[in-house]
Amino acid sequence: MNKVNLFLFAIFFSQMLFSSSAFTDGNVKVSISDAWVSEAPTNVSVLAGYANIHNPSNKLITLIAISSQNFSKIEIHRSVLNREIISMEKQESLEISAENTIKLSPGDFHLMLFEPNKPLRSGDTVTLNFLFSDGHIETIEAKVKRRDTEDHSHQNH
Ligand SMILES: [Cu+2]
Repeated sequence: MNKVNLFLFAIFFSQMLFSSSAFTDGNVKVSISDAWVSEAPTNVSVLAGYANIHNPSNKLITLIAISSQNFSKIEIHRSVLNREIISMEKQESLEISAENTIKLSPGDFHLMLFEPNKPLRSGDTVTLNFLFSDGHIETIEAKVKRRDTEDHSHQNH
């Protein structure tokens, strides 16, 4: 292949990639906002994360996994109050119904982020990849913040 043909092939190939990714995106665009991770002392190896996940489409969409280069593992949890004891239940997935928003927040659904690969301080950012059931991946930046010390309900994530 000469240089011109190689160049044309590269253009053709990149257009093919572009149109196929536009196709898999479909019309379901989930928006994730206000993502943050709570700052923790350096000896704590599990951090909690929060965000708002909005599904503007007319179809239910399911969050099936979250990954990050900053953590060894990320799980979806829900804090539940049972006989005055707060415990956390791991969720295999999280459904966001049509035109609905799920708020991951202290005392409710949240992310558990395991074993940060470096100490995270207030003001740092981490990159989180949210994988949805339609194959769509939403990559966002989450800010590391100190918890609001006024609010004691945050103690158990
Ligand atoms: Cu948890």
